[in-house]
Amino acid sequence: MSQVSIGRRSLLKSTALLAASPAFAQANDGIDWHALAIDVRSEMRWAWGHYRRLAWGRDEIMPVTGGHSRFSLRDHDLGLSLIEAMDTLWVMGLDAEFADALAWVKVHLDFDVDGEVSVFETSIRLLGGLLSAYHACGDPLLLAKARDLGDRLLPAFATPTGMPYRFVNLRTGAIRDPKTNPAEVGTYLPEWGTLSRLTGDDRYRATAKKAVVAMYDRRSRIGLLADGIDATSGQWFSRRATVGPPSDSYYEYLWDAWQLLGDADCKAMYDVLTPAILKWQCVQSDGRTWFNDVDFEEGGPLTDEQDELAAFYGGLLAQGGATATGAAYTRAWSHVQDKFGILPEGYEYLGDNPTQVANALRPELADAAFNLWLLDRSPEWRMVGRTHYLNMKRWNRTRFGYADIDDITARPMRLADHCPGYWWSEQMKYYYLLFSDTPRFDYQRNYLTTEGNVLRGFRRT
Ligand code: IFL
Repeated sequence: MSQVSIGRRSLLKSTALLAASPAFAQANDGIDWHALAIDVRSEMRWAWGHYRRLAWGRDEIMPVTGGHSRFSLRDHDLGLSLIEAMDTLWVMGLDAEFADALAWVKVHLDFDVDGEVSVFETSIRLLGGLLSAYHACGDPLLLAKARDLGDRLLPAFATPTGMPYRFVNLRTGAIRDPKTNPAEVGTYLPEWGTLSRLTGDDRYRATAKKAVVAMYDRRSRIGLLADGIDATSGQWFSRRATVGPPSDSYYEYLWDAWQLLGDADCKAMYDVLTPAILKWQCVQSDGRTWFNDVDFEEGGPLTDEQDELAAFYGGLLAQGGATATGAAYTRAWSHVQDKFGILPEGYEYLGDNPTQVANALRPELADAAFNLWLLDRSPEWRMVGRTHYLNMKRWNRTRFGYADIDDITARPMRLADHCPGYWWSEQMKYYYLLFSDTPRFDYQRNYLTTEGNVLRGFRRT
């Protein structure tokens, strides 16, 4: 299974390994990457200290006022940020902080709550977070909690098509809202396949796989997926094909299921859908590469507006073999970063202008830069990640941590009193892995989920 042994964020050549050493990098571009990695770690510890003091066990800290907010459930916190942070703390060697978080999980985390959660968000953030923490330390309690959560999410998939309802009650299993989309149908296999592998119960993997195939089977004649589907009838209710939300991670997880689980069906599906996307959605404008939203049956363009969340896609394309296009698309987003400092949530390439001026502390460009760097070790991607980090430090840092931005065009940028859970799992980890060359991570054979959770590649030293 040589393909499987090559990790999703890897494929390194031996010569590239040399380029990865801090000494080489420093000599090559004059940046002290090691010092930058230490800085990232110290920012993580600083922000964690505020979370520990002001919002311990809560879902999210409010970094401007020091309050806290909920994410998953209306009336109950599930320690979202804590769980999302765990494998980042571990890989950074913040072992006391990791142990503290683990102790909280052991004593306080209980999914037996009479409340409704998003199946998709709960899976990528909490189930994925518990599995990556388990990968880091091997404590069986973490796997038991992940399994309990998986069992509580499973009822959502009991539809005629196998595609899940969007919401499920954690205690009763009551389900709600079959009007769903590709990401919420098909972003499960790496976590659920891992759960099956670790527990010996294949139901999780098989359930996730059935949903992915049900979506794929409904592709249009020209090979595109729309972004709205009814999970009970299997009928589309939208005509828009997009690589942004709410379709983005469906494509990501086809490739990932191949990389992590060796699922050849998923690779075959990826290899059918990606050429169609490249043919119908990829455009050149002013020397830059973008992806239009198009009609999924006719292929006609709908808009030149780009969603920031699609910025991850350059890394995925490169992983899947479309290296030049993936690099070009990431450069296009890097241009937007250079122009505005922080990416706007919406951007139209024809006018080179934001269409939405907020930014919810997003990791996607750092994600793409990290993936591209793992593939070719070009200093260009490290520099994109560095700019992303330094700009975040400049604009998003506030009294009790890092915050979303309401308006990236205001000076100073206007902050929102919110730090999303994914900040703890994603960009802080991407930066650190990109800059540190840590021995706790296998840079050749690894796998990170859409939420940045490491399911393969930790080295317990
Ligand atoms: O939850 C995050 C994850 O990367 C994802 N979508 C959006 C979030 C970050 O912007 O899949």
